[in-house]
Amino acid sequence: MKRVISMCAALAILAGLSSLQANAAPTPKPQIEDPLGDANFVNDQGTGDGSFGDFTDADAGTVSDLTAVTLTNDKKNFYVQFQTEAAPPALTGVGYRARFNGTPGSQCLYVEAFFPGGNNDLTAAKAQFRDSCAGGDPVEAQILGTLIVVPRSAHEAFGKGKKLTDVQALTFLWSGSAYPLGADRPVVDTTKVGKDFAFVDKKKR
Ligand SMILES: [Ca+2]
Ligand SMILES: [Ca+2]
Repeated sequence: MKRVISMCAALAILAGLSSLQANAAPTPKPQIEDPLGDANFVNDQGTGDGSFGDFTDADAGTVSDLTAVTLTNDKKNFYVQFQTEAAPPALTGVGYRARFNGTPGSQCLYVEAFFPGGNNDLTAAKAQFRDSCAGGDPVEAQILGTLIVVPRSAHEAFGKGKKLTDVQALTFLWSGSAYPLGADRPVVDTTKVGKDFAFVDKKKR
């Protein structure tokens, strides 16, 4: 009898879980997906435009090995989630960059994260947004692990109904002793151009 009751309890928990899963918001699909095992300083070196393939016959990094980049938004913020083989930081300081709008290899809008390591003076991870075409000061962004939170007020391209194109990402070694100044070379891993991202703004009821 006891066993029947515990089985019923287990079934009830399972039913509850599946109904919770059914009600949960769908997991957003990444705009960019990239092979594992191609963080090798070879692909697209020097341009980072994602056009030169993803060769996996050499692999130097794990923290610098991009696997996916997912973009989402709410009313206030634009979120850039980087996924890599292993979580930063590493012994060597690395940086992540997602780029949008322009032409592949010459995108204008950068969302970047920089992590501490032996080749820089950072004591904590930093993130920023900048417009590399228009110039101007970078806007500091919040960083939570490998999630970058950019206020949508940082640029008109993040406004209501806007779309980001030529979405692409890369990782690089980040050297320097006077952040935000530093060297973002060499490039370790790059991605091909992914899917466009359209900001979703729910209408008020
Ligand atoms: Ca990769
Ligand atoms: Ca790649």
